[in-house]
This record gives sequence, C-alpha cells and structure tokens, in this order.
Amino acid sequence: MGSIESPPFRHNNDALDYDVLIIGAGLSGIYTLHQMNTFGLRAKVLEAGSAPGGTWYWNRYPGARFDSESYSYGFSWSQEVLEEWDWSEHFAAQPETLRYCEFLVDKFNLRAGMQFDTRVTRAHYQERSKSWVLTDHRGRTYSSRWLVTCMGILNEFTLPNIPGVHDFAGRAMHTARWPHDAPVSFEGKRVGVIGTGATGIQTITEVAKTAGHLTVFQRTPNWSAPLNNGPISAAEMAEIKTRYPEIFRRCKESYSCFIHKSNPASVFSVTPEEREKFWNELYETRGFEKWLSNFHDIFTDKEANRLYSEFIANKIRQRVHDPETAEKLIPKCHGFGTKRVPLESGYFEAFNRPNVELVDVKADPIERVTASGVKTRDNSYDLDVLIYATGFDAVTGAFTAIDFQGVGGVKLSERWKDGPRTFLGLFVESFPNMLMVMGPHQMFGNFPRSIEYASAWVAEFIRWACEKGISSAECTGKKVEEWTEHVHTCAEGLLANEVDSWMTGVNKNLQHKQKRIIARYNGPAPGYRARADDVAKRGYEDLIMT
Ligand code: N01
Repeated sequence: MGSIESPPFRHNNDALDYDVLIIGAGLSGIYTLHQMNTFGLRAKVLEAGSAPGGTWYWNRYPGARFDSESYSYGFSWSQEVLEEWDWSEHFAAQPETLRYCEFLVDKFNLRAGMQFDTRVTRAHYQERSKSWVLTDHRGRTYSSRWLVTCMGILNEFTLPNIPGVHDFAGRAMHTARWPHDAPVSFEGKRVGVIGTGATGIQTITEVAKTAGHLTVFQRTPNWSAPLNNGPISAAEMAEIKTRYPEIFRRCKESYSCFIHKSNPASVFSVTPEEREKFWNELYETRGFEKWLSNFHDIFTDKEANRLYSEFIANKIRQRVHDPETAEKLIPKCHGFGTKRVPLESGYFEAFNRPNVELVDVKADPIERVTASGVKTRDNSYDLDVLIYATGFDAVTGAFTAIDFQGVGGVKLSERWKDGPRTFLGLFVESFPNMLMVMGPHQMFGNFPRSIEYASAWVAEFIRWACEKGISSAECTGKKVEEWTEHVHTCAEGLLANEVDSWMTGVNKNLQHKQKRIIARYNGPAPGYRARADDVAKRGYEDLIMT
C-alpha cells in the first residue's frame, strides 16, 4: 500500500473564506502575508488604499522621509532583498520607501493576495464557528479563522477642532491624505500650515522654498535637531551591505531598535566643558544619535534634561536671525526628547526667509477657518492653500474606527475606554483568534524592527496553531492584568510620560483623548522580546486554546 501524503496542516477551515485575514498592506501586512503564503495558508489582505505601502502610500507630503537610517529601516528577513535593494540616501524620502514596499510585494508575488480599495468597517467574532467575519465599506463580507491587524499606529488622521475647517474655498489637504495625482505647486501661492509636529516641520521646510508666502500656525513649539542626511554612493552602499549583520545586531541590542547605542554615563559625570564638547559633537551626528546616544539621564532627570534643552535652545538662537522668532520656536513647556524628536534639514533657517511668517496661536488663537483663509482673534490671513499637519488619532485610532466585537458582542472600544489592555500588545481578552502587529503596548521605536519581530511571532503562532488543529486561542484576563501592570511599571520615571503627545495618548482635537495614558511599551526592546519568546517557548500555555 502506498503511503498517503498528509496535508501540511490540520486546517479545519474549509467552510471559511480564508485561514487568515489581514487588515492593512503596509510593511506589517506585507511581511505577514508573505509568511502566511510560505506556510501554505489561505490568506488575504484587505487594504483601504489603492496600493500597498501603508504610511508611505498615504503620507506623500513634501519633505516626508525617514528618521531612522535607511539601512536600519529595511527588512532583515530576506538576504536576497538585502543584496538587491540599494538605498540612495542615509534617510530615504517617501517616494523611495514606497518603491521599496512595491519591490517587496512584486518580488514575493504578494499582489494577488491583496485586495485594495477595501475599507474594513466591522470585525465580529463568531462564537459558534470560532471565526471572524469582516465587513467592508460596500457591505461585502469575508470570513476566516484568524485575524491579524496590521493597521499601523499613525493611520487615522485628525483635522483640528477649529470651526469652519470645511469652509475654506482654496485648496486644503491633510498631510496624511496628500493628493496622489499630480505634485502640488506652491509657486507664488499664499500657503498656510497648521501644526508643527514632525510632519509639519518636514512640510514647512520644503514648502518655504517655493511658496509666495508661507504662514506657519504654531500652537506648541517642538524641539527639533538636524537630521544630517546625505547621499549614499554605490561604494558606500556596497560597504553597508557587508555590515548588515552588525547593523541588525546593534538594532536588536538597543533599547528601541535603533542603530544608536545607549550611553550609560550621566550628564553630571563630566565637567560642563566636556559636556558642551560632547553635545556639540552629537549635534553633528546623523539622525537620533543626538537623542538616543545622549547621557542616559536626559530621559529621566529634569535638571539633566533642562541642561540639554538649553544647549539645543542656544543652537536655535544661533540659527534663527530674529530673536523674537527664535524665542517663539523654543519650547518652554516640555524638555528635549520627551516627545519623539522631529529631525530637520533647515527648518529653523526657513524662518529667516522673507516669505515665511510664524504665528503663535497660543498668543493669538485661531477663531475659525473661513472661505478665504484663517481668522485669529487679532488678525486675518488670506490663503490659497491650507495644509493641516495636525496629526493622528494615534495607536488606538485605527481600532476604534472599526466596529470590533468579540465574545458576547463585547466592543473593543468599550474594553479600551480607559486605555488599552492587552497581552504582549498581541492579544486582547475576549477577542479570540485576533492578533495584532504593532498593537498598543507593543514596542514601537524603529518601527520595521518591531514589525519584523511581532509579525514573525504572530505568523509562527498561527502556523503552530494550524498544525495542532487549534480552532481558537485567547488570552486570559490574568495575563492581561500582569502585562498591563508590567507596561505601566516600565513607564515609571520617564519624563516622556509627563508630557501631552500622541505617545501618551493625547489628541486635543478628540474629546475622548484628553487624558494621558500609557499607549506604548516603554521598556527595553530586548526585554520585550525575551518575554514574548518565553511565551512561545513554553508552548503558548499562557493562552486558552481549543
Ligand atoms: O503629528 P503630531 P505629526 N490647532 O501629533 C498641531 C511620526 N512621523 O504628524 O502640540 C493648532 O506630532 C499640534 O499642536 P499641539 C513621528 O513618530 C515621523 O507631526 O497639540 N494646532 C502639533 O503641532 C511623529 O511623532 C516622521 O499644540 C494643532 C501638530 O498639529 C508622529 O508621526 C515624519 C491643532 C501635530 O503633531 C506624528 O507626527 C512625520 C489645532 N486644533 C511623522 N491640532 C519621520 O521622520 C493639532 N495641532 C519618519
């Protein structure tokens, strides 16, 4: 009798459309789909955009680029990709990164597994069949055993809660939904930008170069420091390729997955002269070195942080000609690096241009947007183009935008009304078979490094569960309790958690996001991975499985 070949997995999902549904075709969705395909599982990505790329598909505003070194940003899981792909700059601009996403999709034949122009509106768990049913904006439904959310943490953009935002008669756009058809020209135009976060800072620097007149509406000034970008020559790229193992090892060992090594020394362990010299050297380095490789206590000690903030403030004073404008650009209510640091390439010099005007809307608040521009309490600004660089309903926004319902019809928005509660940022209690890549309380840092880890963990779990014929897996309330407590403990003592920002869950435009929460994992990335690895190593016994 000949042997009967057994199927690779005990699926038991035949009555369902798919084994795995994935929401989102950004980097998380791309890698997750690739792994599912490799394992021979039937997987589908549902994506609201018309093409892959996620963040890099939507955020096409002028000046959009990396804040992590390009070669530390790309995926490390394919040697072929590492060999074939060349980065042209130390911090690649958005078009190049979007090309990188398209390259991955084509190289691994992922397009057929992606359905674009499909916005998921509902995701309901079916207790009887232990499956998920997703509904899209056109009412079409899709069923699967497993659901993987790959929605990113900065996806749902927010407009400012200013009266009249829809009244403007000129051209208005949010940076996160930048027009795709043709480049937007600012030549000779009167342009307004509201918002001076990382996005605003990149946009303003670029728009200032061509606009007839640019008015920057700043509510809170932001600490910003030089990106120090530069091109990568062919020879340099070849050399970088030989160092990939070391680059990824460094990222793996570092606190937040960046290439920059943390510094165990204290601000107070050196003389003021040594400190000044070190900080001047740091100011010339690339990327986040000047933040993440700084004295460790700038993150935790108010006086240490004040000293470095003052050093950066003096740099701003040296770079901005008008002392009054310089003072307006220097943050007074939070310290350097207590928000993710926007990196700039000539931002402060933009304010030396005769066509650029800074309006402090804390001193002269915006009253409304009108058909002709922006009306503040004391002035009116006539505009042709109005750009909203006003940020996102971060971290949880993509989840609350979809009607997620778990066991007994429990709503995810209800479960998280006082802040997210998860197990490892991967599972939510009462939401069986749903796994999150870049969910709340997961490590963020250098995003693709975190994505790569979480996506591989999730994929390996699903592979294992399918092999074992498991039809449902859920985390317990006890594990959620323990993880949430651990996440909150890791956040203690960090100055960043004493400041309003998207990282502490605050969005002043949203009624339900006025209070600070712990939105992300603040502990060291190696610690996160050790905990998640341990769960896998112990056969996922922390989960309830049937
Ligand atoms: O958003 P933000 P972002 N009236 O929330 C202002 C990543 N990123 O898109 O601070 C007036 O930081 C708001 O003012 P205030 C990066 O992780 C990376 O800029 O609330 N102003 C603030 O100035 C970053 O941290 C890169 O007082 C209003 C701005 O809008 C994250 O994305 C590039 C207002 C929002 O800033 C988010 O950055 C870009 C109102 N009603 C972004 N409402 C890289 O380099 C809001 N604002 C890779």
